[in-house]
Amino acid sequence: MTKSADTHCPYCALQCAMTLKSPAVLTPASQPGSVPVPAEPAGKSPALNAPLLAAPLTVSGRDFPTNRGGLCRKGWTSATLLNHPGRVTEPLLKGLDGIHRPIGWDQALALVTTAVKDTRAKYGADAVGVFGGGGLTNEKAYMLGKFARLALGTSRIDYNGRFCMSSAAAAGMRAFGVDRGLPFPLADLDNASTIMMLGSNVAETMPPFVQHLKGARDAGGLIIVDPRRSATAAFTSDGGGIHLQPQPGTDLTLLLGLSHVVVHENLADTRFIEERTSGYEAVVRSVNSFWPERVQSLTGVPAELIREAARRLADGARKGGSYILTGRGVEQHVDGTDTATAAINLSLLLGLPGSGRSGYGTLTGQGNGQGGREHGQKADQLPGYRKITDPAARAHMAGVWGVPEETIPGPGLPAVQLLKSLGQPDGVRCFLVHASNIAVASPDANSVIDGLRSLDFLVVCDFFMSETAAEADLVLPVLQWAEEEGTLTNLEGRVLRRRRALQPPAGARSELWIMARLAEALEAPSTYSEDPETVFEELRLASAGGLADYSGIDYAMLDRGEAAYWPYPAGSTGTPRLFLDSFAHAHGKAVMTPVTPRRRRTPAANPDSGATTMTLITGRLMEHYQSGAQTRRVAELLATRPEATLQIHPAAAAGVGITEGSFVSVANERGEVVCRAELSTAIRPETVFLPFHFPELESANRLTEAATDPISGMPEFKFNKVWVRLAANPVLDSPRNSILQTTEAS
Ligand SMILES: Nc1nc2c(c(=O)[nH]1)N[C@H]1C(S)=C(S)[C@@H](COP(=O)(O)OP(=O)(O)OC[C@H]3O[C@@H](n4cnc5c(=O)[nH]c(N)nc54)[C@H](O)[C@@H]3O)O[C@H]1N2
Ligand SMILES: Nc1nc2c(c(=O)[nH]1)N[C@H]1C(S)=C(S)[C@@H](COP(=O)(O)OP(=O)(O)OC[C@H]3O[C@@H](n4cnc5c(=O)[nH]c(N)nc54)[C@H](O)[C@@H]3O)O[C@H]1N2
Ligand SMILES: [Mo]
Repeated sequence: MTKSADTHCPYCALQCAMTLKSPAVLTPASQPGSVPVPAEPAGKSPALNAPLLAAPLTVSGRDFPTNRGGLCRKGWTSATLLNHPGRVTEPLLKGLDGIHRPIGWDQALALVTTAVKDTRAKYGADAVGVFGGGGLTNEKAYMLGKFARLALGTSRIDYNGRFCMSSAAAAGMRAFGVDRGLPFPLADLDNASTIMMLGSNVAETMPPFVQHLKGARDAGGLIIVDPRRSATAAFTSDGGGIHLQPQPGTDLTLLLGLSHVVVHENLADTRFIEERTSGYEAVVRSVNSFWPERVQSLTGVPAELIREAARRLADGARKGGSYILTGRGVEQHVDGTDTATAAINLSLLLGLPGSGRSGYGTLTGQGNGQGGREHGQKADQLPGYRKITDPAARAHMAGVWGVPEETIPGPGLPAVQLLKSLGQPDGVRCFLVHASNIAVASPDANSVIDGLRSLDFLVVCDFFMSETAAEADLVLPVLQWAEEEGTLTNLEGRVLRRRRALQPPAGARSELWIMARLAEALEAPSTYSEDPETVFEELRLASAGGLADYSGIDYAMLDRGEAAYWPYPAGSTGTPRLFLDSFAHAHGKAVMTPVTPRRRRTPAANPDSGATTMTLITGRLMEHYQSGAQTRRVAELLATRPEATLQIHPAAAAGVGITEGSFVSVANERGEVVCRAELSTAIRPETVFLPFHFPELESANRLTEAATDPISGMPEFKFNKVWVRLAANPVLDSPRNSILQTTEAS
């Protein structure tokens, strides 16, 4: 008898709905080869007691407003990792010989407890650090923040969302007083006449999203801004859309040029500006010197295309609607917050936000990238998107947690600074990592790996031996998505249920269980439930009255498939569309902040006469997810994209003797990547592109700089200088492949 479970994809923030099916259904006790794990207590939600499926599972798409039954290749193949032979299924302790060997859970937890206590005694509680992730469920993200601050007593917690959503979040807070990536349901885009996307390649990063672009595309209103003719930019050819191809890092200037046209061609919505915004005059002054011909000379985008794009945005606002959307391409820069602010200013000049049929939004990336930035795993944050420095927020949380307010530490360090402090005299000495592969995904990864190696004790919770786990003194095996209950908040601010469909391997434990046991051993104040629904009930109380208010949401309504968009205060019906009546600032208006381009740092001189200096941008391929820790283990995806390649324009390649498939060296003062070249006219001639999904000699982050945006702490992932030449010693066997073959062959 085939059994099935409705759930959502484990990867990106689109959270495509899917159904898992298995030929057999098993009660937990009857599953072969497994002993019962410490059971999550039977919850109030009926789904918690549903029978479990057995691997291998098949995946099918399910109808849902974001994906309408569609899935991408990563989604289709996601279930193959559930019973992957390379899975970590027991706690692993690294010996003096550097080899990880299995130990029992009691010993593992005792080791963590001792390391935490010793570190605190020697160096103080802030020498214990925690790194979280936007892939964690709301329950785990919430508990991780609480666990760090109350059980470990440290302020030093931050997470990988700092690398992802921090610039757009800071800009949204500044302009609107709240940060919900899309302040409207995704399906609203379907009716738009014009959609401008800057630095986002959804055709590869969120393939089912593309159906929402169809209306604007057919109307000739799709405008894509990308230094590469990406798969998404290529759609502009079909319906007469526009591809603007600026030099990397010049989007802020381009946006000022677009705003200049709006102001000087009288395309602005003056009534909206008067009634619903503040700061207009200063913004007009700030764009005055950015006339289109000047912007052309600074960005490389033809002045006529700048005018045409601005006119189509204004025209769309009068017809079916206009949307401006930003992605990581414009946000992951040292001026990312100001660039997102410039995009918001443009949208406000046109009267888009809060109009009900037009708007501005940013495309949240990770599965729970939205919820993960609301519940307290950020260095400066308490649950409900509250500020940790706000006395009222502290008093509220002290009440919910039942602790004196002084027990809650102050703000910690944002991710890049936290990672720079690893092993330093006043820095973190004992580090706990949950749901991030920082050895591959962080800027200046060579320095981060050195930092990890200089720690007194590194604990990594993961279900695979990621490159970061490989550095750990202790690896704790945790549950995968289909093995645990929880909630996630998708890119629309809609809260969804993830369901347990499968019994986990006997030796793996839920992170809530791990935190509960450690809190007990550390004699922590307050309570730490291992039951996700109980934790969600606490999160509801914690978030009540905050910006991201979940107090009216419960598991039962999510199980019924009700659409729950936050803010959802108890007694309300939630908020699919924000800003219809007012913005979230106390005065109710949107705030326009003038921004101007800053001069960029001068890179080190090229020491290599055989190499040419180029601008490196990094990003994603359809087949791999993030650091690749998961998708490099899916045979079908690895076979399609087995290695990193450098995308380079044939004209630039010819100058240094590079041909299709040649091994090239891409280097700078921080490190070197060696990989094959892929010649393509889709990229600007002064720019090269590397995906960041691969480790070791193919790791793009060995080249990226850990310079950060002064407001958001976002590192510079998309604009780095590199020296490109033919490789002296072609590396024929990729180190990555050898790792997977030796340790994880089935
Ligand atoms: N397949 C796949 N899908 C994913 C992910 C994944 O790793 N793989 N990750 C998920 C996550 S967490 C995220 S955050 C999203 C990210 O989704 P996207 O933002 O779409 O991803 P990126 O490839 O990082 O960047 C998008 C585009 O920005 C362009 N770009 C680079 N520099 C600049 C610039 O200076 N200006 C402009 N205008 N464009 C620039 C790049 O050429 C690239 O095409 O994807 C999510 N979905
Ligand atoms: N050069 C460059 N670097 C980038 C970017 C870029 O565009 N260019 N993009 C940045 C962005 S937007 C992001 S979001 C980051 C992401 O980069 P990472 O933070 O490395 O994200 P993942 O590769 O998804 O790593 C998640 C790890 O946690 C594990 N995992 C998954 N779910 C869970 C869970 O529930 N619990 C635990 N304990 N582990 C889990 C996975 O197996 C994997 O090892 O990379 C950033 N780095
Ligand atoms: Mo991301």
